[in-house]
Amino acid sequence: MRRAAVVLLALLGALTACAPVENGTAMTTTVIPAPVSQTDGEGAFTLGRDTVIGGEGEAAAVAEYFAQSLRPATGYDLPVGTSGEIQLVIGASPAPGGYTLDVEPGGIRIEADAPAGLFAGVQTLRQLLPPAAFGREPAEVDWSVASTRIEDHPRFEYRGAMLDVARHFFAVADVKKYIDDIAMLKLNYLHLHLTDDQGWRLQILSRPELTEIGASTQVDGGGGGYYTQDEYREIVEFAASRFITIVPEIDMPGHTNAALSAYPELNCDGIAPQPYEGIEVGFSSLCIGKEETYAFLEDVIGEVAALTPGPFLHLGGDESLATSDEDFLTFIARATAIGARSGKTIIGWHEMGRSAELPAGTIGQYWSFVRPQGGTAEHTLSFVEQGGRVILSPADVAYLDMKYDPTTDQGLVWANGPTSVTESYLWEPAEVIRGLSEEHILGVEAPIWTETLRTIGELEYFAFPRIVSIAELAWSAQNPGTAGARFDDFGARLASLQPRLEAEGITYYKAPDVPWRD
Ligand code: TNX
Repeated sequence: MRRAAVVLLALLGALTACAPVENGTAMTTTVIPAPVSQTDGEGAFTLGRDTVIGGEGEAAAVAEYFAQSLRPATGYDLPVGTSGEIQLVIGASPAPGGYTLDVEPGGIRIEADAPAGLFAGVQTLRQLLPPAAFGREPAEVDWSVASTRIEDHPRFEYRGAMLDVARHFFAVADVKKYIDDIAMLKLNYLHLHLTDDQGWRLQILSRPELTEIGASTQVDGGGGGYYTQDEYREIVEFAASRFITIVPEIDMPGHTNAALSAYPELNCDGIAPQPYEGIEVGFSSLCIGKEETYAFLEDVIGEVAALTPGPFLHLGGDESLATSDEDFLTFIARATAIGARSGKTIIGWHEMGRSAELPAGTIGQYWSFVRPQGGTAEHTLSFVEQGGRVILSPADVAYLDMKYDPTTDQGLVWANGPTSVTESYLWEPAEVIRGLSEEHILGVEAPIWTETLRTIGELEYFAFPRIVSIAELAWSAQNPGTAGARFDDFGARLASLQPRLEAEGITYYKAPDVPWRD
């Protein structure tokens, strides 16, 4: 009888409390992306002037990151030692990439089997602290965290953002700020779209004209810019300190006007075109039949691979509308073989899947719509048939440069019109391509293309809050609730993030479909 009552109560609770739902049990959390499970306890831990952050060996750097993130807002010293009231421990994880976080009145403990898991746990803990924790000036607040236990791990191993630094160039400081912005959301890859018709943004020592000529422009003029190899290494290292891996993209054989303008021999007629500052796509192509093209690829890919500690090298392959089908297939086979010889795993936009000669394990990035158009699903499945996996970036929900609504200044509308926050959240990665199973999805990525965006504030305004939707789809377990219930739950947690975005100084759009706090 008593047992029946308990079950009934639990059922009632599950029906009335908010999602996300784990194993049929309702969970209330303010953390975003939603953790796998959270159980609240009694009392609270209060961080004070004398709190020490503990972390030994590989945990020490994460402990130092956490201390650094909190020193400005608390005004406390927060020394890092081998043991402290807040302890980071390398031990076990509930699943790869995950962590457990225990908050009790006597202390806080984060445990994971790797530093990346500890870092994810630290991001959760930052959200459990008062919003002022994200500020840069000392705040007089009670630094308490309510007792709780969180067990958490990511759904997908690749959780990405992409930044187009080719259409408009973004300085190193801007890229670092964007890295900090996405680290908060447990994203772990930043794909840099480094080359396009409007600019070549990475110094290649063996091909100096790429940046001498090819980096001098951007959309609508105003000069361009590029990263020296030292600056690029600085970005890679900064990202690594946030457990984010940089994925460099050198787009080819289309989207190459900047390279073609720098090296005449890459053109079939040997004549370099003028630099380009418009926003058309699909008019340029490397010359497929010339050996100079492949000598160029060897040089570029060799240097980019040497600058890349991460496993991936993105070779583009999208929208090559000025390349014949036969030439495209010839080119992709040769370019990906050169890429694979550099030791990296190749990523290509889904068009690359038209080739049946990809190096084993090549990753496809899908950018058509949530309901696939034309042969795009088939091209994407071709990567799986060749032993690879897939990153999902459906343009109508995951492209952050789309307008939010018809009145948004800037932004584009081509991907099924404007994209609201609701639309960016209410889709399910495993349902986009029929026949693509969960284990073949490497992850999800939110690209931001910059034809109309020039400043970090503009990037943030278009990214936030839609990038939070994509981060949650990438990290959190599939939520079985109705669309309305899922968005209500997500919206409430997004609203909890609002004062934190403001304290951190992240520009965001106050979308009307989100129940903001003010
Ligand atoms: C499509 S999708 C592109 C980019 C544009 C973007 C604008 C894809 C791989 N390529 O060249 O910048 O749309 O939204």
